[in-house]
Amino acid sequence: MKKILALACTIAMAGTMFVTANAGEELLKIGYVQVGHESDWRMANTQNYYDVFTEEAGFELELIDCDNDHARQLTEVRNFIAKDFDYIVIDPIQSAGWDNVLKEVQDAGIPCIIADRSVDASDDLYTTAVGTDMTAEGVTAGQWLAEYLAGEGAKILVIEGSTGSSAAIGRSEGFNQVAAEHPEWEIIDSQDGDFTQNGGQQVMESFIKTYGADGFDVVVCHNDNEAYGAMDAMDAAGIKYGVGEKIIISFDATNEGLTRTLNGQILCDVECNPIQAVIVMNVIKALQNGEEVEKFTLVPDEGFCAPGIESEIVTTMTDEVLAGRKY
Ligand code: GZL
Repeated sequence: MKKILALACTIAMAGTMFVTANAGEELLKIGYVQVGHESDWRMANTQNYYDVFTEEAGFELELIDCDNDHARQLTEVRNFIAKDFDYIVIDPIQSAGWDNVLKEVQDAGIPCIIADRSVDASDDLYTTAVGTDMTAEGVTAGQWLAEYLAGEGAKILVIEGSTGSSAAIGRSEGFNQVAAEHPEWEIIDSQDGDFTQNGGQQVMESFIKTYGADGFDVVVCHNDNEAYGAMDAMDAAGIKYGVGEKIIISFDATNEGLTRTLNGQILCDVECNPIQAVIVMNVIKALQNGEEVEKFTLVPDEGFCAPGIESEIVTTMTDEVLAGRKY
């Protein structure tokens, strides 16, 4: 059922579009099947949806935290179908296993937006997607490392994100593309840290046990929380990291991640922007107005490195860069 989004007025403020619903008009029911609460990135993404999809803006948002459980996501999508939601937004924990339920959403005539992570399904099965380019993020990390090592060899350990997630798949793919151009590098191990600090610590502890303090030079962590866990494990083992020590590369560039980049603990942190709700809202408004929308809307991001490191690939961190960040 298509409702005309109640717009009393649209106020463009500082690049963010706010809409105000007419009093008494029906709200657009938005169902968001969220990955979980595994990381700082995820919490920022969830909060952003609550900040944007408000009743004042004409929406009734139901956001379900599926706690990293793919089966739960499928169940909750089917619940949104049964409750005849106006839009269903899905952030897929894993890329595989979505064809059937996306077909059910489509058959129910409900527009479906894939947000943040991606699905291994034909894009005919959903209305549109919004997200970052995770492969490009991996390439940026690899290119920065090549710039920093300047031809020097390195033994590399990888703490991956959740197995089967497009974020882990893309970042590995991108980094490995660059690594293939550097035979002087050796990726000696790669294990799943599930995007959590605890997961990062456990994997790093096992790496230290297996390879010893002298058995590696670089640790690539697929998100900031895993990097914090890796630091916990290295601290406990008396292993130093930073400029001239072990190299930690991370992803997400959250405020804490960039703080640890600014103080030289993380040498390179590649952003993945969680502030995506306004983009999703604008796509919904366009669809409500009967406009055509692109099949994919890219959320731009960039990389950062520690002070004292010159780079053509990423931005060198300063207090001003950190002060200018929105999350
Ligand atoms: C990436 C996002 C990932 C973050 C992690 O777009 O899906 O999931 O990199 C989060 O921090 O857990």
